[in-house]
Amino acid sequence: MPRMGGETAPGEDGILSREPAIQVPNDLDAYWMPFTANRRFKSAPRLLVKAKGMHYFMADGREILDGTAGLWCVNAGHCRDEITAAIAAQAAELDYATAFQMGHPKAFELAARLADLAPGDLDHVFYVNSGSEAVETALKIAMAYHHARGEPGRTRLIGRERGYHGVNFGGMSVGGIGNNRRQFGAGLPGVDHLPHTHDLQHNAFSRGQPDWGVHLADELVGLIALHDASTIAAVIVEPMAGSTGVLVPPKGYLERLAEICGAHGILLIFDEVITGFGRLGAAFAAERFGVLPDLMTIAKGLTNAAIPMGAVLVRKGVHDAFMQAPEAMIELFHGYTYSGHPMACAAALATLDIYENDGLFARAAGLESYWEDAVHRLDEADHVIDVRNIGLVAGIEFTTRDGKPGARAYDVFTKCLEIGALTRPAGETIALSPPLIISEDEIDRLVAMVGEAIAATP
Ligand code: PXG
Repeated sequence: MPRMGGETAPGEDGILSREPAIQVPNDLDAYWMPFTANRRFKSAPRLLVKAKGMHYFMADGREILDGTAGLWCVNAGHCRDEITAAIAAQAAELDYATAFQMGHPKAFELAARLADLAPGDLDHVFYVNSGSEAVETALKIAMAYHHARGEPGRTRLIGRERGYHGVNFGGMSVGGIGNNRRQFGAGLPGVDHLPHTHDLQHNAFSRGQPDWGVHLADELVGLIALHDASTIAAVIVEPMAGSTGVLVPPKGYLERLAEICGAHGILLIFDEVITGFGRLGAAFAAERFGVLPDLMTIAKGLTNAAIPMGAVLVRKGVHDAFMQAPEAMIELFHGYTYSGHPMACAAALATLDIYENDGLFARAAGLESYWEDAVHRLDEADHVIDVRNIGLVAGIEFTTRDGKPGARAYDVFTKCLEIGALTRPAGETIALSPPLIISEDEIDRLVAMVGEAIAATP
């Protein structure tokens, strides 16, 4: 049984101590870790025990620069006092309120704030607890919308190759990452996929949006011809695909998708679980790209990841289609025990205050060109076949080593951690997405550490 012992950790004051100030477990067996090679992890564990601002602290006391904002989610930096205080106060005042046929004030306050922040008439908010639940909810709202309008035959869903929409059955089915699907059967019926937009022949080493690839949106016309628009409920895409290794939308691509969807009565869903809350230098990717989806899924940065929470933002027209039935009728037979949980709402409200007071979305936009120049210093590094970037995101792609997909990116990730930076391996790509509070100096250090790790990785 794997054991750990004798680790040191930073003390309460953040000062590293050689004494084991934080207890670490010595039995790692029971916990079946998600999206992790469990046996390999447990033979060489990596334990995070503390975080503040731009940094994590490992169980062995080392300080790690967070190059991934946790998992694309801690946009305002770690352990923000305002969020901690809001959660603590809420826990003491109203720990839980049922969301079914009852409400509590902060759920309404937060919904109004989100409707205000969102572009266009994305005016209504349905709460969930994760990105995966946001996706399931958005897909169900899309189908139920057509049902409410008297077109119940519109049930097909179109996703995209290499898309990631969480791990539940709907999101897995519209998702396009083979590894996430192959263990789990056939998935939802009536699902089809657009091609992805990544082609190194045409768009390697792009800065920002690639010039090539808008024509790939027209593949939707072919899918509509195949299935008939009258059978299609929605198209779901990540405006910028994150988990698959950072695929930036070609210029004009999202505009074209929206145009085709609009012309055929098909709802367009943007999965903004990663791109929401400043990641691309605007509140949402929809705003950055100037394309308004009918539904938008959000999670992660909504609470700065301090409490799990997600939501679906819904355009007025879609919402209002449900409000035609008799007033006593439940309009949508859907919801979760923890929808709009008081502590999550408190955390989200405090998070939105920070984003606003610290101007973090504009800060990210202001740092974009510095970030771009910094990450493209890796263009010439060994084995690197692409560096791509947008907002405060970058992907660094490597050649496959010895026919072992992903091995090199994984080794770069572990080497980075040894040197002092947290990065995220995604297939052959290392993804970077730091908290939006990162300084220019920290950008330089992060990129230097990644460069050093690449140089040290065969
Ligand atoms: N949609 C998108 C676009 C996501 O990125 C989800 C939905 C699901 O969210 P939850 O909260 O259910 O995990 C995500 C999640 C990675 C990585 O390696 C990214 C995610 C999850 C796991 C790994 O980049 N994003």
